[in-house]
Amino acid sequence: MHNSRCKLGALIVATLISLASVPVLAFSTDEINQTSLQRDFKLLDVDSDGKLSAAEIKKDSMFDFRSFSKADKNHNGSLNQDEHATYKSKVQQEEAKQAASDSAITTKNKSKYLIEKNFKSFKVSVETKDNIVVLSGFVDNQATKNRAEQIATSVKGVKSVKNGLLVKP
Ligand SMILES: [Ca+2]
Ligand SMILES: [Ca+2]
Repeated sequence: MHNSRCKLGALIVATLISLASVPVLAFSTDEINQTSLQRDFKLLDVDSDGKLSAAEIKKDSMFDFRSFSKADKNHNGSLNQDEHATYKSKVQQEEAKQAASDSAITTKNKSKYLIEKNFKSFKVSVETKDNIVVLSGFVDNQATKNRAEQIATSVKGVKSVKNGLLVKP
């Protein structure tokens, strides 16, 4: 009895998931992005005049004064939908590229730790943000701490290493 109820529950969940994913499959990623950019624009355009003033764009954390003037291609002091979408999707692409490069650095770093002798890599946490590696966790001695930093520094693409490892014999 209990078992069949579980199965029914699982079936319902599976059906809901498949139903939920249908509309998503109907759009390409670009179309979804376009739609979300249009929605962003409408939300920011408080006075609905079809353009974003510097004051209106302030609510979007992606924009500061510099990025606003960069995005304002025709230099008329406001962003139309096209200027907004062009700039924002460019920034999003750059962010995605950066995230991919950061995770590649983390993976490379971790695999170097794995093959390092006498190195308890599972105790060391590696995080990468904007090509800067942050190490945290525990090592047995100062030499290992230094070695961990040396290895991280040697990974291609690494700008700098913040060594937050704690020595705990
Ligand atoms: Ca406006
Ligand atoms: Ca403009």
